[in-house]
Parts: sequence; C-alpha cells; structure tokens
Amino acid sequence: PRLREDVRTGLTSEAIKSAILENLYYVQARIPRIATQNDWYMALAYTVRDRMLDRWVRSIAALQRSSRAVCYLSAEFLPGPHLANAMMNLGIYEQTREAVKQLGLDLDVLITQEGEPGLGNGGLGRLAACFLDSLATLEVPSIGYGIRYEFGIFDQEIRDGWQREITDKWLALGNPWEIARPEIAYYVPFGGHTEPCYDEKGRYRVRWVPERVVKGMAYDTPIPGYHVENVNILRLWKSEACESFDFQAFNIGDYYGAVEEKLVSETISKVLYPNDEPTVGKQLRLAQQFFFVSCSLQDMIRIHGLGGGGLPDTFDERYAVQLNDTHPSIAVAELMRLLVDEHGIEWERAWEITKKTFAYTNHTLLPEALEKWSLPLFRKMLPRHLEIIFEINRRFLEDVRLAYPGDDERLRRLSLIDETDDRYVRMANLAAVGSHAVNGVAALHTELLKKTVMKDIFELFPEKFVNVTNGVTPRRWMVLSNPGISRLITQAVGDAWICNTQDEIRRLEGFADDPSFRDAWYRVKQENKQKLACLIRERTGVVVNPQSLFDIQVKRIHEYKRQHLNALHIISQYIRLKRNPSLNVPPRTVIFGGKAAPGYFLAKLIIKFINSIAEVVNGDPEMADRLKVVFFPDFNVQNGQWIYPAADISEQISTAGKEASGTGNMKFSLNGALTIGTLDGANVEILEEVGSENFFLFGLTAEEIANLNMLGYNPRAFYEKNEELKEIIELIRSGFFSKGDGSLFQPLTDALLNRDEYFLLADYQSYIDCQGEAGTAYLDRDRWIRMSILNVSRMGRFSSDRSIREYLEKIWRVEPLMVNREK
Ligand code: DL6
Repeated sequence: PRLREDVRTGLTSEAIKSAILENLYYVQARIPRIATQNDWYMALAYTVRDRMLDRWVRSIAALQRSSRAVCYLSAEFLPGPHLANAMMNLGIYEQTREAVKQLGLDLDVLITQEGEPGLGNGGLGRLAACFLDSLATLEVPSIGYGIRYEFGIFDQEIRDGWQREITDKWLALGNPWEIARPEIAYYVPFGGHTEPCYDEKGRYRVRWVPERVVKGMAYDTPIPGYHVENVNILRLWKSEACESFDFQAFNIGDYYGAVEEKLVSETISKVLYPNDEPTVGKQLRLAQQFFFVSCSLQDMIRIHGLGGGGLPDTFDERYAVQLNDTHPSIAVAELMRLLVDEHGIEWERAWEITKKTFAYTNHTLLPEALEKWSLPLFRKMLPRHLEIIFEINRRFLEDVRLAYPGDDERLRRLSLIDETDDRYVRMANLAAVGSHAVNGVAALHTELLKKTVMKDIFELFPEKFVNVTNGVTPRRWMVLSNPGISRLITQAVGDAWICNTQDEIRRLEGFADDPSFRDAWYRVKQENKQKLACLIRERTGVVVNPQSLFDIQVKRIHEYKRQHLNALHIISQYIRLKRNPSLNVPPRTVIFGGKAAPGYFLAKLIIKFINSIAEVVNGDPEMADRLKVVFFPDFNVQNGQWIYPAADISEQISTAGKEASGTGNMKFSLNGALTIGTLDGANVEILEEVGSENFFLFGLTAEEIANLNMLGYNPRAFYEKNEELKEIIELIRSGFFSKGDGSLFQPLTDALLNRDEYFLLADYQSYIDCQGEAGTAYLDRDRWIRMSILNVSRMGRFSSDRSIREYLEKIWRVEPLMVNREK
C-alpha cells in the first residue's frame, strides 16, 4: 500500500489538498464554510511555502558549505506576486490546480488575491528580482539584501485623466511569503561625534559615539530556482527601536516623548522613495541606505564567522558583493569602518579587502540622477563615515596627482568631494574607487559611461570597466505570463529552452516558414489580446478591438522615454484619418501604462495629455474601429504579465543615449512583439540579434544627438519646416484636447518648442514614417507572424541567466554549488 505523503512536503494533488485544508484550519483558524477568498489564498500560500522550506533549509546548509557567495545589495526589489511563480518553479502547478478544483475553488481567482510587493520603482528593482531568479536557478550560493519597506511604490489611479497616488498597503492582509527572524538583528548607529582612543595594543584608533542606535531585524523570503532543489534567500531589513521605550522619559511621566524614539526608528524602513526626484536634502533616504547596508555587512561578517569559520580579514575571499547602483555605495565606507574600527585591521589591508569585495553597477547616464549628499547632512548623520571618506579621498588624490601631475582640473573632477557651491559627497566616485569592477548594463551604455559621466574614472582605471547587458527571466516573463506561446515553443523544440534559452530557442527559427505553426502562433497572440481587451474594459471601461494592432508603451513616465512622441503620432493618425477615412492603415489600439514620480510635474502632465487625447479620439464615432487610445492604470509586475504577451508593437523610443538598457524591450520581444525603437540602450543589441529586417528603427543616433547639441539645436526650425507637426502643435495649443483650455498643455508645448531637451521634434518625421512602415507590415499577416517568430527565436541572449553567467565569470568568480538532495 502507498504510504500517505507528508502533508508538508508531498507533491501530489491529494497531499496538496490535505495541506490546504490543514493550513486553513491551523494557520487561518477557519473552516471551509466561512472561509473568505483571502483565507483560502493564505492557506494555499502556506501550502506552497511549506514545500519550499525543506529545500530552503538544505540550501542554507549549502550556502554555509560554499567557499564563496554572491551578495546582491539593492535598495529595491520588485519580485512580483510569489504564488504562481513558486508553484511553477517547484513544478507543482498542475497538481495544485487539481487540488484547488477538488475543493470547489478556482486557482486563477486565488492567484489574483495576492497583492504584490512593490519594493521598487521600475527597471532597477525588477532587474534585481530577475537576477535573484537566475541566481537561484543556476544554483549560485547567494543572498539578496534590501529593505522591507512597509509602504512600497504607490498604487496609481486615474481620476479625470490625472494620476492619483494611493498608499500601497501590501502588508495589510499579512505576508505569508516571509519569515521573521527576530534573532537575526543588528544595531545601526547614527549621528553623534567621534573621539580618539587607543586599542588594547596601544594603537591609535577612533571611537564613534553615536547619538542614537536603531535595530534592524531580518525578514527572509525564499527564492526558489526553477526545477532545482536550490532555494535562495532574499533578506530584507525592518527598522525598530532598540528598546520599545526610553524608560527614563517614561518614569518621569513623558510617555509621548518615550514613544517618539520608537516612531523615529521605525520610520527608516517605512516608505520607498519614488525616483526621478532630486534626493538632495532627503535625510531619510541616506538613513535608509546606511541602515540596510550596515545590517547586511554585519550579517555577512557573522555568517562568515559561524562555527569558528572565517575571520574578517578573509572577507573578500568569502564574498562578492554587488552594489546595485550607488544606493548601497556607503557600503565602501561602512566596510572600512567595520574592518578598521571594529575588527582592528590596518587601513591598507582593509582597503585591499574592500576593493576586492565590491563591484558597482551603474544604471543611468542622466547626470542629474547621479547621487550626491551634502556634507553637512553627511556629517550630522554619519560623522565617522565622512572622516573615512576624507581619508580614502586623501590617499586617492595622492595617486591621481602622481598619475597626472599638475592637472588640477582633473583632480577636482575626480575627487570624492564636489567642492562647487555647497560641498557634496559624490557617491558614484566613491563606489567606483572602492570597487574592483564597474559595469554598465548594455554595450552602448558602458561605452557612453566611459566617454561621458565616468570618463575620468575610466581613464584612471580602464581595467575596472566591463559591460554586462541586462536580461530578464524567461520563467516569469514567458512560461508564467505567456503559457500559450511557451507551450508552442516547447512543442516545437522541447523544453530545454526554459533554462538554456540562448542555445535552444534559436531552433524555433525553422518554424517561421511553417504555415501551420504560424497559424497556431497567430491564434495564441489573438487569445492574449482578447484577454487584455477584457482587462482593459474592466479597468478603464474602454472597449478595444482585439483584431486591431496593439501598439504598447509601458514603463515609467519620463520625458526622456518620450511617451509624448508616441502621443504626437496618435494625433497625426487622427488628423490623417479624419481627412481621409479610406486611408489604408490597420486599425490601431495604442496602449500606455506607467507611473510618474509624484513630484515630477511634466511627467504627470504627460499622463493627463494622453488621457485627454484618448477622450477625444475614443469619443469620435468616426474613429470607432480605426483608432483607440488607452491608459492602463497602475502598471506593475502583475499587470505587465498580462500586457507584454498581448503586444504587436513594442515602443522603445527614448532619445538615443539616455536609456541605460531597458528590460521591457526584452520582455516584449521575447513575447513576439516587434520593436519600433531608437538606437538606445539594449535596443542596439536586440536589433543586432533579431536583424534589421525584423525591427523598426528610426531616429538620430547618440552621436548625432551629441553633435546637434554641440552645434546648437533649434527645435523651432523643425517645427517651422514640418506642416503636419505644426498643425499638431497648434491643435494642442488651441485647446482641442483640453475642452478649449489653451493653457493646460502649454508647459508641454513650450518645453518642446523652446528647449526640447529630448529631441522629439528632431526625431518626429523619422518616427512617423517608421510607424507607417510598421502599419503596412502589419497588414501582411504572414509576414508579420514570421517576423514575430524570428524575434522570439533570436532573443535567447536576453535571458537573465546569460547576464548572471557573465557576472559570475567577469566579476564575481563564484561557482555554482548543487544542493544536497538528502536532508
Ligand atoms: O538596469 C536596469 C534598468 C535599465 O534597464 C533602465 O534603462 C534604467 O533606466 C533603470 N534605472 C532605474 C533607476 N535608476 N537609477 N539610478 O530604474 O535601470
């Protein structure tokens, strides 16, 4: 007789069903008759989590056995909903569906109960999540370290066409995916002053006497690899007061004063900062960065020393620590402090360890986005770190003087301290000087880094610079979000493409000429579009035609990403169709999604602009089946999983030289959309891979933009000589899209005509022509589907598995380690 499977680890549908019922009763304290959908969701989530825990415990043992591990330090992680991803990676999706069905429930409904942890703004946080998935799948011993924000990125609502920000309450109904670790906690000092002292060997040392100390407590989320035993850790820190009350204040009757300390401490991990806003003066943001970095480094030292293991002076042999942008770059000074002040290691040795430990990834070329902190703020919050940074800088500038005698200008630019006006600490310089590797996130981006924002650093340390082009995980972004296409691919080439995407998916190419395969491909795309159409109707009330060309731009709203260029194209189409209703163009649905930073006025106005155009176009009966415009609210990971698979055209239209890489461009193309794009970020490499005949390229190159800028760009000249463009701008200015209010969009039209910092008018005609070509190509269904299949089959390079392998080889030098199958 078959033994009854363990209720916590069994993988059959019977075992899963029993486990759900047990968890409903013993965790949620509910019986089926009165259980809510959320109770069932929680019971299911615990059931799936149980099945990870045993693997997780063995994986932690492997991590401790490993000789070297990767630590990925990131202020942002955007993992997306966990449930469906965990079921897929554990290989229990179908059994779970069956178990849930037997309980009279619908798995898809339960999946939608989960709110997503929005612990990031966009690309950078989502990249970190894709990297965790690949690290786990490739069985690399690794830990992701970050902040457990109580409130993540805001939820977006659209009211009267404007963005409204709603507080994100992702923890409100409980979070079954995390495990609190109250015993893993560290003290993080802030403020105060430093004083000289001598250690037990009589050596001169510095003691930091902080003004206050905050406690950081660990919350762990398991990150399962795909169809492997390995489950990695995402460790997020929550800030707490050291003692719940200041008892002295309490005793003298100052109850509120006593609680205040607690509130201030808890504030540190309260809320994620939206990006695209200047950080200068945001004291709490610096506190957050230091807080999570200090907890993480202390944790690494503890793990290294476990069971009489390694000493701090072998830290660099034990860990490769990646700084995801400059946000964690205070780690350079903090590791120096821990090694020198706390562990008594000599400065020179500590500096060697520090440089060998860290590597830094840059994610932006926009000079205004490079972090800097004012000296007074720094001194007030981290007095010891400022001294350490001064000392690093003193030694560093000595070397620079030797390398470039008499070149004071260069010295000034390279200094870790910006001496202009108010004085600032330059975090990118600190990160680059304190790391052994600096990488950009796409080939063009890395080249531009070397030539522009990091030119001096590159000339000094050319050997540090490497490129690692971004990637996305094919598990979440294909298998999970696009089961239809994934099934077709697997039928054609087998399922090895899921983990060996680069080599295997290329074999799909042969099927591009197979008419029955093309038919099946077309049908899947139509189903995906139908599903998105339903969702659009539900969320916005707009009815769209799934037969129309779905032309989609989803990403953060920013002037450099040029959503308003896309909007100008819509207006041009509208004018042309009004004038010539028999125009031979395919019906088109233009879909936008994305959040604007709450303080970024023009980005918010762009949202209003799109919605205002939508109102006019969608309300015009003559456009009924020809042109539709949709702003899909609250673009996030979950919504992305619906949107990418339904796209025909992917809009990647940033000003050349501005987008570091992009990862949405990869998600779209891997889901069979064709790109209309500029030679920017990873578009350049996508174009190389898929071939120019399968990509709609337009616009000026980064070099041409730089030249135009140098010669003095005059946007008005482009406006004057282009009749259609003129007509469009005048229509906007007349109040046609704003119920007669000519002033509403004036900040936008003024920006375009007077400055046009992002060269929309210079690229306008080329974009419109290219959109025309794309429309014509779409009319030929066979040709289009062929191009779509070829895109997918040639995109294997953009799996995040490839990116991670490159980091392992070029930067981290860490080996994968199989987790023991036995307990
Ligand atoms: O590297 C991930 C992602 C890139 O693909 C985007 O091009 C880039 O804009 C984005 N940057 C951010 C915010 N950054 N900073 N700093 O998300 O990173």
